[in-house]
Amino acid sequence: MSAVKLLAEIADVGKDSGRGGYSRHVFDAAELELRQWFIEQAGLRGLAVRTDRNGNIWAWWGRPARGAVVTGSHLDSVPGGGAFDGPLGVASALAAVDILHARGFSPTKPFALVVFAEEEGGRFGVPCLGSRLLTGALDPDRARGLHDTAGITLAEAAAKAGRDPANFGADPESLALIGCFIELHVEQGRGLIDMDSPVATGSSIIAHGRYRFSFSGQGNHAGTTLIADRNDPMLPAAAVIAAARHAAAATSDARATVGRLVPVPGGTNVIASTVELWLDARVPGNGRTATLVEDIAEVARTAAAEEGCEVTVTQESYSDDVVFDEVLRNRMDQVLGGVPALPTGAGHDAGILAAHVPTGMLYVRNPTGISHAPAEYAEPIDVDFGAVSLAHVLEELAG
Ligand code: HGY
Ligand code: MN
Ligand code: MN
Repeated sequence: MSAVKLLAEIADVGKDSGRGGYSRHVFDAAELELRQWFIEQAGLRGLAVRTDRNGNIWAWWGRPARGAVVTGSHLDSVPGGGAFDGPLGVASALAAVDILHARGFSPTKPFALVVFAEEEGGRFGVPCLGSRLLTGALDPDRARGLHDTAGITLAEAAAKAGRDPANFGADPESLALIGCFIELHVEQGRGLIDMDSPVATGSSIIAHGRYRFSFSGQGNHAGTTLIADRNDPMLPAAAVIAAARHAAAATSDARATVGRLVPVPGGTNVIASTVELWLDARVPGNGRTATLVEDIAEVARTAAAEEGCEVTVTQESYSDDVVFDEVLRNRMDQVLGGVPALPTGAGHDAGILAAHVPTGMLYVRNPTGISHAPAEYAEPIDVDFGAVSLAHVLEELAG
């Protein structure tokens, strides 16, 4: 079945009528439905499916063994996200298995598909949750205590989904089985449009981190509290939003975003008592993200002091620059007949695995260049071309 048709099968799962696009978050109803869909699709292809201790789903073509060629991506989304970020890599992996089956190919190496849990961190706030737990990059106790906006912990959500949270943690046995990992992903930018190419390999991922700024002031009445008497945490929060843009604009190739801000209690006629906001900061060059964030944190502290408020800044996640395996990328490039190599500012599970096993990425053209929004897109002809390209690469690696 083509990747286009496979994506069409899940096109109605997790549609977000309020925010547009899709909201599919780990262990919520939509994501559980997608998990079930993947498990059924893998079963239809004779793959042996098991979910690991961290909620990542593995589908083996033959017996699990070391040195496996592994391909896959994620099924979860950002809130109000697009249809392709994650699912394109999963659907293309299934379609590539069909292509290889049709060619009468059978792998001479162990071979598996994988779906990583909570790549976006859309529910519990830590991106690449499943691959970080797998590789030991995230402490399982911290993971179990992560909570969503409703105050439900990951441990509770996992237990409700039938997963035992006590099992979360580094999984060296599963990691040791991976010989190399290839992730196909929709491009999250305009590179392939400008280069007029349907696919590209991935060269690198820039460093990126997430930081929580918590401001506290004095909740009060919007109508009876004079300006001079206010300690309004919204003011230093506003200063941080502006400072993030100014600092990033003044730093080469930097990006800084505040996309999420929560005032408490959040009443129209109420001066907030606390405001939390999250900063997404990304600067190539290890250490430069921390410098940018410190500059922004300094603005936060100054603005908070001026308003008689308090502020704490907490790093919630961080990944250094990633450079994908050169030998693997060259093999991919040869098989694909010479395609562009793209750096990216988007994080991926492949970026987490790259510290442990040879890892490569295969990007598929996105004519809008937009991602993490409903406008994210890939033309059917490019989706099919991507799946065929992935099949070529997998045949080369596992043949
Ligand atoms: O945020 C990212 O870069 C990725 O899409 N999780
Ligand atoms: Mn994403
Ligand atoms: Mn993604």
